[in-house]
Amino acid sequence: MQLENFRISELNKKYLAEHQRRFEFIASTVKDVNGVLQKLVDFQIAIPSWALGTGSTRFGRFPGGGEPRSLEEKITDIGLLHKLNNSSGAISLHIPWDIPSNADNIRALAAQNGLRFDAMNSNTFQDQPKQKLSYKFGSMQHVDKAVRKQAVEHNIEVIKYGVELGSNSLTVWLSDGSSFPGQLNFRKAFQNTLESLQLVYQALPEDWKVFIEYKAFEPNFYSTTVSDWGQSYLYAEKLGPKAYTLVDLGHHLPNANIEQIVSLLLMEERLGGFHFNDSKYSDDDLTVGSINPYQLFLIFKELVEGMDARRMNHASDLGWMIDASHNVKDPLEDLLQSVEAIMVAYAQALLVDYRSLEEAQVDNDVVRAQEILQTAFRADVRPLVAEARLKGGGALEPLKVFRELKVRENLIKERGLKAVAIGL
Ligand code: LRH
Ligand code: MN
Repeated sequence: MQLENFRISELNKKYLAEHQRRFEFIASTVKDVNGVLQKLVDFQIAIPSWALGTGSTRFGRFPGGGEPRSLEEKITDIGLLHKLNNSSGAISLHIPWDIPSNADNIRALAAQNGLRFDAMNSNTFQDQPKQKLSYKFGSMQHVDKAVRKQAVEHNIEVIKYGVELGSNSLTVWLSDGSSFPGQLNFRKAFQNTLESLQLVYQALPEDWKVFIEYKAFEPNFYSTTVSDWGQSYLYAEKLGPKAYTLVDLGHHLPNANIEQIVSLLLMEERLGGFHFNDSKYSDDDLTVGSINPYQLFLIFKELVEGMDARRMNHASDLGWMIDASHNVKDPLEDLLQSVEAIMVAYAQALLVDYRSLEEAQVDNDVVRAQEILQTAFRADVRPLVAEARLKGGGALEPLKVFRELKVRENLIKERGLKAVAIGL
């Protein structure tokens, strides 16, 4: 389904007056509002190729129809999101779910849709049809050297696809671990995994990065071989300067202080990027900011403060990716809400008065410190985010326009109710 810019500006007309009024108010309270707007325009979030269809749990899947049936249709769906919010200018592929049939064609189609390829994701957590050796008892940790070799070769193949598409990073999430005490020798599992990752590391092109994604549990329920930020950091330290940790917000044990983890990994120059989502219990992969928007704001406060302390480029120096699964919402509406939540949290963090916060911290003025943070968190920054979209030719109200244009209905007409996307 094609969406022309003129169509969006037409649909923006009825929201313009209200937007102007609200924008002028917030803009009048912001120091360097043009600087803030430029940062918002530059900030692009990668959409996961595996989250454009309906998600599922072991208890069921309730597809909504019109889902993308190929990588090409996944790219045009993300292109449509990007047309609407001008903040979804990248796609993150998962191999083998999204093997490009013809890399040049896929690259050209992505460029037509204003998209670049962010981190490539390998998959050694499932056995593929023609796969020789099973990953039932792990991949890079496996006691059998041949299984580890198979996993290493798969990751090197993923890098190859990424090079053809213009990506420059690889995300390795290993489901490896154990489900019962005694099943695994933790030291050997770590050393096997490190040895395997070193072989993948050696295959990285000069300008590439590898992101080590940690996760506390699932699908293993006694130990996970890369289970927390400390272990991911240890692997990155032992691998070399191109290795970083990847923070998936849903991969922590309950009540973990994720913003503190982020501030320390950033300080240690080992923070590579994020998989944004939200959760109430475990790896729920819910819409970003739908459960704990204050935590998301506190994470972006640490990011803005930490990146400015190291004079980093907010838009390009870290990997900004969504990793969510949509069991009850329209996948594209869910992604529009997630991108909006991330842009809002970033805008709020840009409004924090960091100089006054530092003064309050030096004075141990705890009350004032909280007031400074919550003044930014409670500011309605949505007109700033909307103005940034407008500057980029996007919609003032992406979700309303998505529904006004009956996008899902049109996709169902085009692809059918039974069309089901490959992915989780
Ligand atoms: C694991 C994970 C990982 C992906 C997968 C789709 O839970 O977060 O990032 O490979 O989800
Ligand atoms: Mn993830």
